[in-house]
Amino acid sequence: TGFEYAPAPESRSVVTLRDAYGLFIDGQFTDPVDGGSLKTVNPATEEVLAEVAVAGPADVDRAVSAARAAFAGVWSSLSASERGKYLYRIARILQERAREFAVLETLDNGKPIKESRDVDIPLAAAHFFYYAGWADKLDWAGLGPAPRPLGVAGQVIPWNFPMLMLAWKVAPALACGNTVVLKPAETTPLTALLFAEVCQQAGLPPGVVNILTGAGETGAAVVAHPGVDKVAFTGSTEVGKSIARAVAGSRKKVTLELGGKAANIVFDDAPIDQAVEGIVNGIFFNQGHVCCAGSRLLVQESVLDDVLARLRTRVATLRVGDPLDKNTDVGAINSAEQLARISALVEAGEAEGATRWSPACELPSSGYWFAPTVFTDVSPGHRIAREEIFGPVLSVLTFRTEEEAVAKANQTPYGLSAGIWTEKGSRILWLADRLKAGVVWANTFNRFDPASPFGGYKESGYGREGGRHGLAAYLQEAGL
Ligand code: TXE
Repeated sequence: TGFEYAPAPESRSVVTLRDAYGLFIDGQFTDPVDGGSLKTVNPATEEVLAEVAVAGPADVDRAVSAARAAFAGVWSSLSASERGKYLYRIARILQERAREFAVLETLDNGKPIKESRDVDIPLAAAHFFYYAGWADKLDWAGLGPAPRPLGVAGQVIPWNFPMLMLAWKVAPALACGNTVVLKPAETTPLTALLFAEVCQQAGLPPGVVNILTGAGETGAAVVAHPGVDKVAFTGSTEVGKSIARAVAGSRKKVTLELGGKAANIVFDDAPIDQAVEGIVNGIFFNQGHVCCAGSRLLVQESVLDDVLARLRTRVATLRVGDPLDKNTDVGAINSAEQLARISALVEAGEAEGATRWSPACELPSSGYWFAPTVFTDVSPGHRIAREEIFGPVLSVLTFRTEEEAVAKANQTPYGLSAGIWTEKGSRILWLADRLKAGVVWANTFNRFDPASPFGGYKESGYGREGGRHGLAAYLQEAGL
């Protein structure tokens, strides 16, 4: 073709890494009292990036006390518009430091720099801008007193969109007047710690945001702490259930955003090339580490061969490799554990009789990698059709009628998202009404906006994040 591949590496030097990071409590970085430390690695190289503190019970106590004091004092004494100003300030600093955040996110998570640069960090800033605007409008257009905040929010987030998940949780909590104790995932703590610096830079009063690093035990201690009024969790369905059990009977309000197994449904009248782009984006964006990933492709039988042929051609062009290269489409798998989970489910798919296909692609020799994979001959009963793989693995199923498409799409314990590809508007409305999923995209996929509510049906969790619905999760009375 005459097309030569020219590597375009993003500069790593925009990031200054410390050897060791403490906890962020009451506006200061501090050593843990009773915890140890963990190492966070670059999943693309297995290089240790930094040592990060692990918060133990005494540290959780300190952070919750700081958050309670800030809630009772300085944060509640501010007017709503003053509170909003802090959020605007944070949003602007995120924009100013976007490149640093994007490179750090890519180093710690393994996602392609073009995604952290164009999606994760701009969207995180957009959430702060959006909720900053709500802070002084919670009296619902001057019709009464503003609803009150809940108090201290204990927030536990996953590793797939570390900074974006932080923004989804912290921005509405602060806008509503709550204070926060946030625990990032153990494999991706670095952007949350950089965010702690942003809080200092913005002059946010000490104690309003506290960041506790650590693994599941730290998360469980935050959730169980009696000084926490509200728990917000994004992560696996299994841990979500354990959190619901842990808070049962307490005064804590809970929102859970859990796993998914979304159907991306392609009808025979769909613009096939556009649909193929949506399928590829749906499952290979962020290596498929996406709760709303379109991991089940449902294709109308009459166009199966055409869709598969064009899909294979397109998947073969995906560039897998160095996440810091601006040309990279598919980066590293976030951890050895996640790679093992993906591999086990893929092996189960083969053992159960599905046909596995991947394009020829050379994977780097160190780090955690998995080639884009497409399974055909999949039955709805196969594990790869039922369980969340959370990796770059697509399971293709077929249908003949709209009714069958809806039945198959809903044949899952999850219900986070779905996609529909068709030229027929009436069909979109008919399906959207019947698909049991919190988000339904039509002729697009993985499209996010801070103003849109996001959340699940069934075992994908409860509560909504984003938009004005996302405020309800952080207010005593939600006059929505
Ligand atoms: O998630 P965990 P893992 C799914 C995905 C993936 C699987 C396992 O299928 O393969 O979950 O991933 C903290 N109390 N999703 O093991 O354990 C933990 O430290 C309180 C989908 O990484 O749920 C981290 O901060 N907190 C998902 C966060 O919970 C606890 C995103 C998520 O980790 C805890 C991630 C406990 N008992 C994984 N145990 C999505 N919906 O986007 C762990 N944590």
